[in-house]
Amino acid sequence: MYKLPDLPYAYDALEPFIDEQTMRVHHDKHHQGYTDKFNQALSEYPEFQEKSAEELLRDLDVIPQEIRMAVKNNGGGYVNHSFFWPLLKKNGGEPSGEILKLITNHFNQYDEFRQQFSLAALNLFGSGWAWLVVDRGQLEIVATQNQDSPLSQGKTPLLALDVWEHAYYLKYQNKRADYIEAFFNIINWDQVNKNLEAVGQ
Ligand code: MN3
Repeated sequence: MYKLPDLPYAYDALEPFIDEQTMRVHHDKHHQGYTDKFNQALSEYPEFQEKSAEELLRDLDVIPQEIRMAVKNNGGGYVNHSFFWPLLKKNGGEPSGEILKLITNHFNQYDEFRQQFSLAALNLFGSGWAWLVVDRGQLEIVATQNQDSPLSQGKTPLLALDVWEHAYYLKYQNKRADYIEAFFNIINWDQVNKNLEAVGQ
């Protein structure tokens, strides 16, 4: 059984950028829902339950066709949200350490990265995620639809932003751009550096 991870902070820790009620519904209802449906999909396939959820997403082709879409969607929802929560923190700030070096090398400056990431998040039509990933040793900003994971494209995520309406609608209504701007106040760059350290290990 895959287990819903606890939030690594209080529900109201990200106020005023992300409100307590959104965090409660997002974690306790949406993330729990993906977790339950993911377990349900695999309930009759014990051989796949032994693998990590990330491993399943990296190789969807080996998943039996009758549950492949459920694993892609709900396994994706399970993994993406588990990855997302630790990327947020109260009093986040600007990047430092290795990730700052890489961002500066690749985007010239942090502001340029911020603009490109924001555009990817803003321009994604419908529901999905914006990501900073490593693809064959290179940083890249990508967007995915629904709960699709970059892992399924052979890419390793470093940073993610959930741009489903359930992530921001209670506070921001239709103003996705304001939610994206708020996000940059609560990024846990230490966690991004940890994700970076894990690449290639
Ligand atoms: Mn979500």
